[in-house]
Amino acid sequence: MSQKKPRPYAADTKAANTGLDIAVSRRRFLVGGAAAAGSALAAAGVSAKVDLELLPPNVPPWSQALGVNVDQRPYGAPSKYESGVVRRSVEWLTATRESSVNFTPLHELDGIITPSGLCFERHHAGAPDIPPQAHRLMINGLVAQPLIFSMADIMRFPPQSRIYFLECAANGGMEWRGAQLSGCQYTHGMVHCVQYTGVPLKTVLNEAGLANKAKWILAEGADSAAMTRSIPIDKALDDCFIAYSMNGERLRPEQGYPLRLLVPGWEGNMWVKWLRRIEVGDQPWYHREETSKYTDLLADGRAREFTWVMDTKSVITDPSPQKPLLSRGFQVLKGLAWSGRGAIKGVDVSLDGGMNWKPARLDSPVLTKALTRFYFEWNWHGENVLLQSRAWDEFGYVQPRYADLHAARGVNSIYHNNGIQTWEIDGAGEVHNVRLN
Ligand SMILES: Nc1nc2c(c(=O)[nH]1)N[C@H]1C(S)=C(S)[C@@H](COP(=O)(O)O)O[C@H]1N2
Ligand SMILES: [Mo]
Repeated sequence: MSQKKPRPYAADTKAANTGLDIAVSRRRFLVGGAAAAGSALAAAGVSAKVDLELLPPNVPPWSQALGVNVDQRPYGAPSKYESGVVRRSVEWLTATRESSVNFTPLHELDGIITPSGLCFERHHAGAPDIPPQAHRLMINGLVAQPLIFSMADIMRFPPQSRIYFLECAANGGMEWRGAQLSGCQYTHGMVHCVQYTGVPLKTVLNEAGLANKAKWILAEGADSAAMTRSIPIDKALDDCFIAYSMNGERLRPEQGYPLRLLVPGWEGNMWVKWLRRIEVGDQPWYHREETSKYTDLLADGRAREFTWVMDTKSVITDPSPQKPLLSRGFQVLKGLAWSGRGAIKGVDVSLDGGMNWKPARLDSPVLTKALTRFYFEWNWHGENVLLQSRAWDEFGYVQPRYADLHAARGVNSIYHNNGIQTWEIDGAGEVHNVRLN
């Protein structure tokens, strides 16, 4: 996406339909008793008034009549009481809705797998509608035998399944210069973590036979943006794979149906969706998406190119601006950490803006290049808190403070923001996005 001038988010809350209003009214209800109800509240599935008739020792209506039968939902959907748990967008971010992004509701999720319907979407020209029988994958360039595969051909290869996160290089791009968006859905929600099934790219490339001179591949999408990225051959032969399934079923159209490239740990832009062609070459192609876009402008006017790896990062998802504290006393903080280099080794949590740190508890599984869930137990007595989390990976890379990030890379960039996030909790339990260096 192009860089826009930072604008205060408050002016856009109506248009962007944030979860913030929901969170606030929910808090009022829980603090103020059963009196306050709002439509946003109902949308969040939190009922303000519970009819006492429905509570024990009474027998509620759903216990007295037959429920919905097995033929009514051939394909299931979440409970209507969870209708507030959806992808959301920020209206002013892009000029057109087709070349735009929506955000994963990280604050509402548990575990490490993102449900398919909640995976953020990033398209440069909208999601195309591709009949699988009309889809082809072509391999050409420096190969012994150029090949064209149908989906049926691809599915005859021995499959493998792997769990990986995908993060857009622009995740947090709006936060480079300061705190702006109200909620981890918007500040960190260009990430998802899915179990994919497909075929190692190596298997398919070997079928065509790589020439000795082969040093790079070019991956190209079948959407009208024809997204194209150059990838070094070592990565292509290492852990790249082409997937036709996510979370046990065929890819969703918006995630690249019927075929997408996975480039584990590397920026989301390289994970070409609707993959139609792989060209093998001896040098990079320097396409638009790796020159004009997805390069990082430094303070001195030079730009970093080919910044592929997504560096170690973490975020506290609850509490967060869309998830205020609802009570005092014992709290379980929840968060996510990830590293494009490998596995997360540890996460620390600070309650005082980074002066003191305590270890968080990592939940299993801790997988390489996947989201890792962490928890931290603490007590809140109504004091002001400056919450932070700091992750490091198995190679000793530690998530940086903003002061360090800015010193190294200036403030012009929009890509690869992995700075330590601060949430300020006020006396009422509301949570605010603030910037500490
Ligand atoms: N063909 C194609 N592939 C694409 C894109 C695109 O617009 N077209 N967007 C890229 C970008 S910028 C990102 S961040 C990821 C987003 O993947 P998702 O939509 O599954 O979240 O897909 C990448 N692959
Ligand atoms: Mo992206």
